[in-house]
Amino acid sequence: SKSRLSFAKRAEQHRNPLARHLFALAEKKQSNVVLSADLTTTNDLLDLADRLGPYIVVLKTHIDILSDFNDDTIAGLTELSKKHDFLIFEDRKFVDIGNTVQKQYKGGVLRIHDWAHIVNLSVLAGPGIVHALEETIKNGDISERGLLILAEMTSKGSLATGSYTKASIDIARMYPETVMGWVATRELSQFVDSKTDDEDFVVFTTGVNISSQGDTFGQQYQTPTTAMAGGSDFLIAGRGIYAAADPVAAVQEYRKAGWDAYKARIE
Ligand code: 6AU
Repeated sequence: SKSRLSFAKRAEQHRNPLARHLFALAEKKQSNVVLSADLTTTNDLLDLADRLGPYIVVLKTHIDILSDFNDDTIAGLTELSKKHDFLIFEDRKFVDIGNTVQKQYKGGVLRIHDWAHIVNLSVLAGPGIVHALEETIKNGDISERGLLILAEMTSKGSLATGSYTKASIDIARMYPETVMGWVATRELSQFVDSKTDDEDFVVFTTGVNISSQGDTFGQQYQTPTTAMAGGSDFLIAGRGIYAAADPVAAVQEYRKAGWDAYKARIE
């Protein structure tokens, strides 16, 4: 595991250009916060991104929950990503056969590959989904694109455990050029054999909230501090930040908690 190395070191060593960029951004902004901006109008989304952009490294979208998605949505997000220097992660959770997913990724009205640096997927249908997304990335002319595999899920009763989680990691390792890491609640070191020293999969942890334990639909939370102690690299937080009375104060609080915990664990 690389969790004891600094992000600066990991930025230097990583083979994936997008992962290098992400680690360098984290060092520069002293933040490992991924804002889950689950708002439902373009105005609200862009307003939040503009106000909180300085404190985050990645803005995570669910582009299909917007009631007024249009070309200005993407133009606005792209402009803010440059203005505040953050990456865009579309939380699409692709799950179908490769042929279908490839069309969902590059085409349709959303044209996700055009604007999202990162997308995530589930390996329920086997490795073909990764092959298909990787093909789109490699054939395209945009260099900074990466994938995250959903190795675990945060909701109560999740079936993404045990051998499924292990299979997710095994599949990630088949595509190290495009799979930059996974979404998991912890480091998963029991599934990652450390023989291979050049590997550095980035751990994104969701279900992060300082003041709540969960919601009525089975979401389960941990704090930034416990997530980082468990081996997470980047903290994904939604309602804990955007639904707070003062989202700017909240994002600063999550940033400080995440960064302090990161500092405390590096060598
Ligand atoms: O902080 P919240 O609970 O308001 O939002 C959590 C965000 C939501 C979920 O769709 C997403 O994280 N998520 C994911 C992701 C990121 O893939 C996986 C998971 O297991 N649980 C989860 O909540 O946008």
